[in-house]
Amino acid sequence: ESRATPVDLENCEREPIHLLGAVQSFGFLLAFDSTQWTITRLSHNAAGWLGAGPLELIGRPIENVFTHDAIHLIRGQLQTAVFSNAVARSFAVPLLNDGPVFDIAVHVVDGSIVIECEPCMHEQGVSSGALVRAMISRLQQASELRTFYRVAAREMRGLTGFDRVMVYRFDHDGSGEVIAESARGGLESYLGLHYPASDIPRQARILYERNWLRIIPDISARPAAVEPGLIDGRPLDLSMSVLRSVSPIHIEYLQNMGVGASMSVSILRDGKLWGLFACHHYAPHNVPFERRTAAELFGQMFSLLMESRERDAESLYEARARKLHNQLVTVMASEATRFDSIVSHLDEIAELLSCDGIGVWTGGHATLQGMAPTQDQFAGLIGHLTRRNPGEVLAVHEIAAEHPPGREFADRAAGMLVVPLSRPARDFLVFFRKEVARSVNWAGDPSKQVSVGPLGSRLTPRKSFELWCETVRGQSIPWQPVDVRIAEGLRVSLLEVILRLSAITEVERK
Ligand code: BLA
Repeated sequence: ESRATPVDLENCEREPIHLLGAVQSFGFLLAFDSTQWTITRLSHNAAGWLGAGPLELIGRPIENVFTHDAIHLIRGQLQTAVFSNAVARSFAVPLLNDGPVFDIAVHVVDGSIVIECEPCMHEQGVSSGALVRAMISRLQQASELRTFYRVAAREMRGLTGFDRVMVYRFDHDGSGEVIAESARGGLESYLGLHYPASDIPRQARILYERNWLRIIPDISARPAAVEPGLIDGRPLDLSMSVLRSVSPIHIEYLQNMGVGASMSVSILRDGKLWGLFACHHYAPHNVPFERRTAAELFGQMFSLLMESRERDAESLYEARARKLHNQLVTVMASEATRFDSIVSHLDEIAELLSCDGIGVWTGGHATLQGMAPTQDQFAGLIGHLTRRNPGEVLAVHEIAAEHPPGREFADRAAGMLVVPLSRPARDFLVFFRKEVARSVNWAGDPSKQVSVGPLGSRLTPRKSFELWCETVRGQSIPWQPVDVRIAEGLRVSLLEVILRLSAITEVERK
């Protein structure tokens, strides 16, 4: 199927990027049958290193190509590879009887042992442990989350020498945002820009969850085919390969950006891809395997630290809300009128959550503040909410999707967090958030024209950004579970206050 349908901009989510049948030529690949230890496949460029062509090498036992010591090492590594279901690696291995030493990566897939070798770029006195340790200690000095991300980008750039390192964070829908950046002077900034999900399609995101580091040292190098391409009709699965060749679409994207080399390191949260360190160089740029391994380790440690920092930030947000909430409830409980109390404390209520506006509807009256619909638009929205009759807090990041007239005020209020104040729902408190695309500005230089490849300008950051703006038109930043929890707590308290106040009113009336 992959061969029959050429990849274009419409179907690229289906491009089987792990089955492209080729590797990047900065190293070579051999696959062995795991019972016989004979060569079953090899990348075309292996011939140059091994001094024999593919036709001669297929079927040969491993003793014919590698040194005794190397084979011993590889057998040991295989244990690691099999039991931890990972890629084992060794540096500066004397693989061949004469010739250079290699850094090697070993993994197992579908009954094949895959060995990838790249010439070792010797670095004196580099210890990845010491490097990462120093990086982490500088990272931990960052007090604020923003600084934490920025320091991480800077550290990653220091380690790898790329011209630009970005921290790219995915949103709920697979689109993403550059949330931190460290770049050589004179480069335009991508900080704050968003890109649609299609720029890093789903199958690539899934792959990056399993394989933490991806490098493309020279985007214009010709890939080396793995031969034979098919065995029993099946190509070699290169998901865990270090050298896996690159989708032509992505190459064109990088070319259009003027990038010569690229690397990405995964950032995971709770086992899911949370983001990437995305690194660019404006010329070919390779990073020794051992240093890449340090980059990967840094990515893993960063992931853990980030997870706990984000959790802390979230608890802080919630604790602050709880404190404000308690103060509010105490004050309101001492006041005598039923809903006026909510109206007079609207400012404080709006402080509980990150929102851009707020509205309250009680007994047929509206009060609105900040970025919010007009009175009439709000009345229409309340009509919709009354029919919908939510029993609990309702989080919506695109009002117009369920209430089409919402399109008219999407520029002010695109998302809402609805707190019903009575049952059945007649009275409401509504938090609003503005349209997300409104909070972003393109920082790039529009006059800077890079020549574009055959698929046209779609594959440029500017067009990507525009596309993202279109896809999120009318949407706000989504409400997080923590926002819903805060609002739910507020609902329960307000209902209590309201009930108590109405009880007092009842008593007074008697
Ligand atoms: C992969 N796309 C990627 C990667 C990044 C981006 C970071 C990871 C691989 C790498 O490190 O180079 C996207 N890079 C960005 C973005 C910025 C950046 C958004 O610097 C912003 C500043 N790409 C497209 C479109 C398609 C596409 C439209 O833009 C398909 C229609 C495909 N991107 C694509 C594919 C991969 C990819 C297939 C996987 C490459 C691979 O690992 O083989």
